[in-house]
Amino acid sequence: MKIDQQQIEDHNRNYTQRHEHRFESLADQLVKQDHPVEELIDHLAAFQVAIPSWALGAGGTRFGRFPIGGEPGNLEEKIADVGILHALNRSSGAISLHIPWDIPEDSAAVRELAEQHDLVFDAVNSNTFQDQEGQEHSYKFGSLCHTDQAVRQQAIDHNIEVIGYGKQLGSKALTVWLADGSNFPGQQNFQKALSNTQASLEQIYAALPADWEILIEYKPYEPNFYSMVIPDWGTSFLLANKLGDRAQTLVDLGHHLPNTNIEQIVATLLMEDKLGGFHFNDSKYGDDDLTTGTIKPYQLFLIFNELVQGTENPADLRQNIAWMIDASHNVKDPLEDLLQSVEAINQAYAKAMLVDRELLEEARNSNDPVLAQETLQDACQTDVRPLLREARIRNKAAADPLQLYRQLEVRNKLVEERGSETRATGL
Ligand code: RM4
Ligand code: MN
Ligand code: MN
Repeated sequence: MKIDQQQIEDHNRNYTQRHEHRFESLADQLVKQDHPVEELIDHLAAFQVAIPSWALGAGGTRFGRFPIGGEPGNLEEKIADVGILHALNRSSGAISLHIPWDIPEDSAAVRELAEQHDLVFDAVNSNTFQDQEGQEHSYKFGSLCHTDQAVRQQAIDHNIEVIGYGKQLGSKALTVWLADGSNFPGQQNFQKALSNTQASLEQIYAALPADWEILIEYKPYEPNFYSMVIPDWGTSFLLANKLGDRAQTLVDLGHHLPNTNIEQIVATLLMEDKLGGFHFNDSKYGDDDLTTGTIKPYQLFLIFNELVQGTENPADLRQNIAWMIDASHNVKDPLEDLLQSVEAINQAYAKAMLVDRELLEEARNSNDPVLAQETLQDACQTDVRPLLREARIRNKAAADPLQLYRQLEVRNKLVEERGSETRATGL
């Protein structure tokens, strides 16, 4: 299943009338407020968020999994799915691979296929949180932190192998998320576990190509429930500093304890030039998999507010940080969920660009919290959807990607093509 340009043009033609007057009235309002509307549209059109290869099938919990039908059965079909998303919104032009869930057998062919869909390969992800068939040593008690040198070596080698796949595909970063930790007090020597991890990461860092980065993720708990070796941004930051300039911290929104001030973390990391990547999702209690922007849209806006404020220009924001969605879809069609996530991210980004920075700084300098709040609210309450639609239409994407996805009955067609029993590798 491939969406052709004609289908998008037909959809957009039917949409024009509804869109035009909404866009014009928003553009008028923004021009009166001195916003450079054309530039805003260009920035929105250029912003790309990668799709993880493991999020295209139904996710499950430990209680069950409900297949959705038409799931991609191999890497080629996963690329086709991301191609569908990108054709619809022109904002999902990258795919992030998880090894060994998605080992490219013929890298040249895989790369060519991605190019046909206008996709590039974003960060590659290693996996030392599961044991694979035929694997010599188990990660039951950790990987890069393990007490046994042989296990650590196996995990290091795996990460270096992942870099190798990434090189073949044109990726420029390795993301490391470790499940390492302990379930019971006393089980693990905190200091040894951390220093083993550092030493292992140093070896991986030494194998990084010169133009690559290593992105270090953190997570406070799960799968280990007493301690995680890299539980928070401070520990990730510490490791990144020890490794060197090409090691950075990756912020996954769902990897925080409830009510953590993530925007402040983002501000500090940006100030230190250590914010390397972002995983988008949302979380209500302790999960890390809900659709971006569904639970705390204001938080998402505040995060983007820091991102916009903390980078010199939008091109830096696009280039210096790896953007990816990292969510699992238990009840929704993953492709619909991903379209919704990209839309929420773009909305937060657009609103953040509308913040009157001078006025905000004035409010701060004169210690006027009321004015500061009003300034943020002014931007945040703006309905930016017409702006996003305009950016899409100019980009030859669908005015309303989700509506067109449903109208074209994409999921039904995928079920017809692939059957209802296929199961995508991933979470
Ligand atoms: C983890 C973490 C990683 C992702 C895995 C699948 O919770 O967020 O980024 O690779 O899940
Ligand atoms: Mn993540
Ligand atoms: Mn996660």
